[in-house]
Amino acid sequence: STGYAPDAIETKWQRAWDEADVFHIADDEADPTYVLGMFPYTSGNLHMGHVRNYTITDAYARYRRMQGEPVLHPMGWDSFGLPAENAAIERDTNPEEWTLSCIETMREEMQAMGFGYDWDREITTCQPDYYRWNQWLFSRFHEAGLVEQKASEVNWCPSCETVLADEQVEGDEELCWRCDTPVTQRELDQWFFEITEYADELVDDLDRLGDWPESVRAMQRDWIGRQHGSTVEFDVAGHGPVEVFTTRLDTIFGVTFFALAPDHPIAQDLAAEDDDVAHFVEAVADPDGDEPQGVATDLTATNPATGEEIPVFVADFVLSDVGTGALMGVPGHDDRDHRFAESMGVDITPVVAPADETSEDDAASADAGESDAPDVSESAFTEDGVLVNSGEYDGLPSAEAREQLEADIPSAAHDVQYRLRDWGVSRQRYWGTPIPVVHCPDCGPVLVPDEDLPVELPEFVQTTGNPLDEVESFVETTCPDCGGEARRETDTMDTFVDSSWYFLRYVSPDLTDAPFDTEQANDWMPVDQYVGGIEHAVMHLLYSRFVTKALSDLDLLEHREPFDSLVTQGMVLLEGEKMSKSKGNVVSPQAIVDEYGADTARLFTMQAAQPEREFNWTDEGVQSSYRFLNKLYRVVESVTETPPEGDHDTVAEYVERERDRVLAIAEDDFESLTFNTALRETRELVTLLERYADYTEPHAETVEETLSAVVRVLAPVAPHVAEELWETLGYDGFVAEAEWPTFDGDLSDVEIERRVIEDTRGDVRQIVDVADIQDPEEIQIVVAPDWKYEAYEIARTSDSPNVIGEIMQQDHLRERGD
Ligand code: ANZ
Ligand code: ZN
Repeated sequence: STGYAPDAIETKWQRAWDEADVFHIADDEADPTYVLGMFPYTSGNLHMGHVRNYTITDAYARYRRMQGEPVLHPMGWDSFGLPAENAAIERDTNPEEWTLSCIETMREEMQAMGFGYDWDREITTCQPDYYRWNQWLFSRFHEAGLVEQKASEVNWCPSCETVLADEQVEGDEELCWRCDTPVTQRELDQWFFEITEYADELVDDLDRLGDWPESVRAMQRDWIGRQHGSTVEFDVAGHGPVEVFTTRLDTIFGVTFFALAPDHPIAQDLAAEDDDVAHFVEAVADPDGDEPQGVATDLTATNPATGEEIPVFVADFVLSDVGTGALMGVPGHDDRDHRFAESMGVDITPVVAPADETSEDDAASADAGESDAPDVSESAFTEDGVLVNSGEYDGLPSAEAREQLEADIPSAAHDVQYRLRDWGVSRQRYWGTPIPVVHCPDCGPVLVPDEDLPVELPEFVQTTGNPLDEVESFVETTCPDCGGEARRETDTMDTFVDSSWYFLRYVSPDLTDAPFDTEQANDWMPVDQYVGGIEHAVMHLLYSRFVTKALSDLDLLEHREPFDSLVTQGMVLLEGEKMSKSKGNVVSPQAIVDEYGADTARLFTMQAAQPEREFNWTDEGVQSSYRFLNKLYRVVESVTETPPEGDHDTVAEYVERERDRVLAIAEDDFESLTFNTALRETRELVTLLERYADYTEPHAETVEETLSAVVRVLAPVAPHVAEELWETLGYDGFVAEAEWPTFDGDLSDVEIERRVIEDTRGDVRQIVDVADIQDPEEIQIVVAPDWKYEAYEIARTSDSPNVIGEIMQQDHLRERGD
């Protein structure tokens, strides 16, 4: 016996899997199960988040393979983006060199973890054979009218010198997601993907997805922010009808002011004549947050419901890119409008009363249908209710009133608004996919023809701005249409473009005439199980859903959703805090692998919690997993060295029933990726087996079959030690390719549901009852030593101490030295 030596075992089996191509999936395989972890950003090394993410997918992929399914489990590198550019500058190298060296390191670390990927399908987004397809897709989207170039105000990070998407601006303080610098605004010509074209489908299909966390669906729904409401026109003196969007047309009788966004055309006109307005419009470039600010104008507007003249303001809380850039102010029923009206001295009129104040009884009494207007002098009443002070509409519930008013007011129409904005894909940086456009003075922007793709990145130069602007050989070109002198677009694409379709490239990674093989993708997609961080709940997952739908409309793909089931894994914490480089509380996966081996790291991560939950990394936890693997190793070694020769007695029967029970639980849990409960049961089973192997006469088949089952259940999670023990037990082939263990189906529900064996009297009783064992010595095997005291207590307090009682009592007396 040599003992458990993870080092040697792990390299041995990694090599063996590799040589036998165990994880390779052939192109002609029909519809394999597609298991995917979100590919890593190539930042340098694997961190614990990666280890957790990829252990979950690897365990699941291995489990499915053992269920006899062909499995597609690929890996690649999300390798463009500003961090690489910054890292390269810091290290005085170039982004390509830096990124490729990160990939080498991370690939080795993944291999050391024993992740079973089909490396023949590896993809690298920063290489021309990948990013040319970003360019090709840009062109297809352009032809389909899904790409637009517009001058627009963009979020600008002065420190990163780059444009940020709305999603990359964090918190109320509006900080850059990468460097926490306050974001400013800039006007630039930008390229956009028109994701808003798909807003409805992106919301509606959320309900049709397979198994997705409700929280992720809710975040996407919220991000898209679909709102039903109405548009209605107010006549602004001297300027004609101006449209507003409202979700509360029922409050129109309470509109006491009208407000314009600072960059609304009328506000801009006014600024030219009115110093106060001009001053406000300029100052507001940096709105100071909470309190609504505004400036009065000389204009009035006419409330279409009441015919009343109301004042017009220019106000900072009216956003130019929301609705129509103008709004009707209802201080009685909107908090912000209320605060604004108070500071501006505008009338506050209640027009909706709380519904329950008008009970049926009251309605039937003297002044039928009349309810009391709420007191809105201090604060707005913001809920739906029943109309008051609204002429012929009094007494109508809000919802009905909205419908009625929409029908009655000539300019009113039903309207749907979205919070979602088009996806700005332009980045003024080097390390990304060049946008395949040439700007010609005569022809305007012209797409680079497909046969000239890829537009390759030139050599890197260091500058403060966009390096591509500095490379003349890149910029100076000829127009594909007229052949005249022209300039190349120097914006590169947002890296979220790279990750919005990478799951399709794995299907046919070497294809040279299309981004992916349509037929194969129709067959292999969608991804059956996707696993990744909750931080990608909106951007990556929404963009991927959009691109999939757009590809489908381009007849390049049949599917309209990319990911069937989704698991978002929780964080790995250290002493309750997120592990992060900046906090300096990082445990390096490689250090754990060096000290305990990959199997221990994998087992601990999977055992600590179910995937969605966060958990604390602890040394005790790691050591306990390590001890467990050692114990299993010892049990296997001892029974193979000294084969047991006992009878198939009641204890053997009990062990077999326990094995079946654990297998029933394991299958159930692995199906739903809740590995932790199954692993806990497996541990208990090994402890039982250890006691049983020490039993004077264990039954050979019982031991062998139970070990064979345990090794197979552990194989997805601790694959190296499982292979080694599989070999030691004398089985042929890889356990990675073995059949998942089956069990006798006639277990009682009680047995299967007894998942967590608590240290209680009831459970000890139950174990003994289920085992139906009378012999004291045998009972000592089935009851774990930890529970002996409980057994003793049962015996002591019982009227007729049973047989466990007797032996436990003896034990107890012995332990006390009596
Ligand atoms: C009148 C009204 C009365 C509104 C009321 C609300 C409550 P939320 O905020 O989700 O309700 N709105 C319209 N255009 C706007 C713009 N360009 N900038 C800022 N706000 C704007 O979104 C819909 C409401 O936002 C609309 O309904 C409008 O105010 C405001 F008791 O109209 B409402
Ligand atoms: Zn031209």
